[in-house]
Amino acid sequence: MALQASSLLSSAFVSPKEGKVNAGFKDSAFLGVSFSESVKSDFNSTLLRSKRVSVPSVIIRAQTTATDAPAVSRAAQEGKKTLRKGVVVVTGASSGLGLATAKALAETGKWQIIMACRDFLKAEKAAKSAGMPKENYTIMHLDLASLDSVRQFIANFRSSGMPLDVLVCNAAVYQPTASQPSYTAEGFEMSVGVNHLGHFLLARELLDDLKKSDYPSKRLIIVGSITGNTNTLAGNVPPKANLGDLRGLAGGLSGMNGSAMIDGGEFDGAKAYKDSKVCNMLMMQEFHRRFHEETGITFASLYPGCIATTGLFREHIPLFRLLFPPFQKYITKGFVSEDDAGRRLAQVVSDPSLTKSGVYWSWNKNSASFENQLSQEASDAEKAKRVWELSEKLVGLA
Ligand code: NDP
Ligand code: PMR
Repeated sequence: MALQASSLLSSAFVSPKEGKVNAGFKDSAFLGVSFSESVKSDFNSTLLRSKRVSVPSVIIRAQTTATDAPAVSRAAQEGKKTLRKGVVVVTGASSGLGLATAKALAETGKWQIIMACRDFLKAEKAAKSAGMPKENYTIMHLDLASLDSVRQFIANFRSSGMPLDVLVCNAAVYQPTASQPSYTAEGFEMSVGVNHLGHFLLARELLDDLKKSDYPSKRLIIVGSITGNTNTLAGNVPPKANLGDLRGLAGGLSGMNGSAMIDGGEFDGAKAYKDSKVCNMLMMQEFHRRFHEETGITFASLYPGCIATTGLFREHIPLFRLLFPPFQKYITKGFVSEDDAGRRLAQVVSDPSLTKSGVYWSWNKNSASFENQLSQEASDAEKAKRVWELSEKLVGLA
């Protein structure tokens, strides 16, 4: 039974590829910021008075559990205090994991969620149908397939006057059936361009905002995955992640003077996604090495479980989309619902017991979190440094 399902799934996987060109430019006309109505009047009136907007206070029990983060404020150490709401930016909050996380955080009433999305109307509809209280979220436009859009998002966010307490880099594209690469506005192969480079610029720039926050536990979370880790069964399903000697990344992933793939090889959409996840996990660790001690910010990554029902698989063939959820539910038993996965990521955002920095979190069968091991490549510090430096050049930071 397991074998039959595996071979069906494999054949579903190797079906003919279809070309896709520049798939990530939906609704770029919706530049700028949208506030849900009640928040809009609240923030607008505050903006008239001062540039730094105060975020509504809620009473929460301050974090008294042991923490590895040195920058815990005095307020947090003194027990029960009045704390303002935390402000968290979640990229790709219009569906799947990002939406479920936004929903889980919104329900607590302790967070103002900035839904950073490329499709404004989709995000608004999604937030409404998830039942998120209007006053707890704000939608801002962000298309990670354009570095201009990333910079514009940062400017918009800053001009809102809100502090930044947690940044969640969650958005991603997966193009397993593409026979040809598609490209971001700057000409980077789409999966690595969106999943890694767009987020890299965003996180590098917003680090300054995180540093300025007076919130007790500041965090930068970059969503990783099991399929980028070749020390797992899932990570050994071909094509395997492999950044090689980074020659394609060094060449700009444009496919013009070299390759659209990080390792310089032939284009493969599924591999490009897995490579981008390796970059996500490497960058989390590099941020940790460079900035944790100095800033107290917690840097973390995670594998939330296999959320086989999300839009991530929208470009996969129908047979795959049909078989993948039952395969994960009944055979690998790695399946997790969107709501459960959202609660997991929300834990990494706000749970006082998950403040350790430099960690790749996973959850066991009882849904208890644990520090997982990354593959050799995904924990290679020398490679992380080189990916960081090459990425800085590509996004115009060096
Ligand atoms: P979804 O496709 O449901 O969500 C992806 C989100 O990213 C969507 O909101 C999408 O926007 C957004 N997005 C895509 N391209 C861009 C862009 N150019 N600019 C801004 N936003 C963009 O997938 P998941 O929820 O499954 O994926 C979320 C994260 O979870 C990813 O990082 C993925 O790698 C990770 N993950 C997923 C697993 C799974 O089993 N599903 C397993 C392990 C990790 P739009 O709604 O407009 O399309
Ligand atoms: Mg996988 C314990 C086994 C396990 C787990 C947890 C996953 C997760 N997968 C497992 C096993 C297998 N997968 C096996 C044995 C096969 C061969 C039949 C298999 C196949 C497979 C395919 C074709 N799996 C996939 C695909 C995809 O297209 C997905 C992918 O790689 O996206 C990049 C995928 C996934 N498997 C997972 C998870 C979490 C995914 C989604 C990937 C991600 O977001 O990283």
